[in-house]
Amino acid sequence: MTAPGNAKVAIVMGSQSDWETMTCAEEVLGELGVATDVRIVSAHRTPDRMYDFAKRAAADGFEVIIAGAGGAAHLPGMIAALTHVPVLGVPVQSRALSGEDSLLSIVQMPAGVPVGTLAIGKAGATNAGLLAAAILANHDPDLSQRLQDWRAARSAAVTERPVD
Ligand code: RP5
Repeated sequence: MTAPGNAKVAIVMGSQSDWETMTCAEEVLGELGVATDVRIVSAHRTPDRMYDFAKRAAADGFEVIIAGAGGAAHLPGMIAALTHVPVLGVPVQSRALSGEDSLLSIVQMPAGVPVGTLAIGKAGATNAGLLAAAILANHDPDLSQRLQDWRAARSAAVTERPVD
């Protein structure tokens, strides 16, 4: 799971409670043979840790950052403000507002500081992993083939008609 030193994808989240969602990103990247470095980095509770992570992200070799947070979800946007490494934001489904708060906190960035925002919850985390893989695959032909095979297998698994 965590491979500090050689991972090109960082998966960060605001709380341990986000891991149930964010593990979906790590899982699909694992299926594709992409190493990840997984960390808890909170914009609110550990702002210094977030700052240090984001400022070092490019030098540490990360090419994509997946950042998940819920509620007042400032983490993806703050990280995007501190690094030029592309940031994919995953709105974690909150208890109070079912993740609409997370989504709106992440998606509506001012022009100039982009966060690629995914769907709320586990679907968003899985798709963030797939997007990260697709970005890396632009300069990794082996990964590109594995990604195409993964997608072909998903298509092949869809039956023509529903089964009882
Ligand atoms: C956010 O607050 C986290 O990203 C999490 O989604 C939410 C709730 O955190 P916990 O109270 O469960 O630690 O910062």
